Amino acid sequence: MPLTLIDSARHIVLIVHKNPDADSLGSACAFYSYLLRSQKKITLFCVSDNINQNLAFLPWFDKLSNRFPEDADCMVSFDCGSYERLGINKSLPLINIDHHISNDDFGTYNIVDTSAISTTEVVYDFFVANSIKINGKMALSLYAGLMDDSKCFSAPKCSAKTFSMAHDLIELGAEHALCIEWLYHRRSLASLRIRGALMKQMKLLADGQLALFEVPLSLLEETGADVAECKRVVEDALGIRSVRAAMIQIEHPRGGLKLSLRTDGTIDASKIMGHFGGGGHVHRAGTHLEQGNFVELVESMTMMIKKGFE
Ligand SMILES: [Mn+2]
Repeated sequence: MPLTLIDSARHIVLIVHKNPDADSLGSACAFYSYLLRSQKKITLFCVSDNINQNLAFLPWFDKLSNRFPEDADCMVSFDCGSYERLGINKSLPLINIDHHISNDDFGTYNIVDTSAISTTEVVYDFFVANSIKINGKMALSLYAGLMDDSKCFSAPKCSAKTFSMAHDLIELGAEHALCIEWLYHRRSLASLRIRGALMKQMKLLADGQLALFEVPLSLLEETGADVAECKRVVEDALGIRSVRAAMIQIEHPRGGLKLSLRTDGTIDASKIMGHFGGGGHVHRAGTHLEQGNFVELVESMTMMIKKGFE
């Protein structure tokens, strides 16, 4: 059982995915607070060295490290839809906590609830089920993930459960205003510049149902935007009345092509990206192409999306 594994461990590594978002890091931070109650060593690990500074309001943000400890004997991963997302390869017992439909249960123990709107919801349910007391820091961390993955309580997946969890977390000390400020109001100049540039070059296909964006490396350099800031533009495109799916291709600074697909839910983004080595959710999914004929691969993705409209 996951709790037995945690109890017997001496040094637990909490793993957030590459380029972490508020859901992954918020889940790990809540767990960090919980584990502090035991006399164990804890490491908050992320393979990426360039962490989105808009997450700096989360407790334990300054504890993040990209050095995997030698003496670790247990790992817990948060919001990682596949083993590849951990960015490391270690043969240690692993608890996989997640909500992606594409999750293939890669852990020793898997706490995966695909009906949850965020991984922080899965963590919250785990705390409640095990009568683990949620303090203010934990509530804030869980709330941040809930707000981010529900697109500030606007995603179609929002349910009575989402709002009742929000209610409970605010009562437990989560600061709504702080989360809104850091996750939604603090936009960088670069993110606005990339938005302008991309909206101008957006291609509309299939009677305006499909929006396509291309980000060459030169545009990233010109605007100073990062990959996460580019992806926000895809969300904006989905707000156009005729658009049912929006896809962005980003030339990755470290090589390869990153693709991110958002849909209105009538087309399964996770299924399409699954054909190309990726995964995610019905409404949003992505993949990273390392090699191959990128033009041809993107062309066949586009065909698949168009087929979904029929
Ligand atoms: Mn998530």
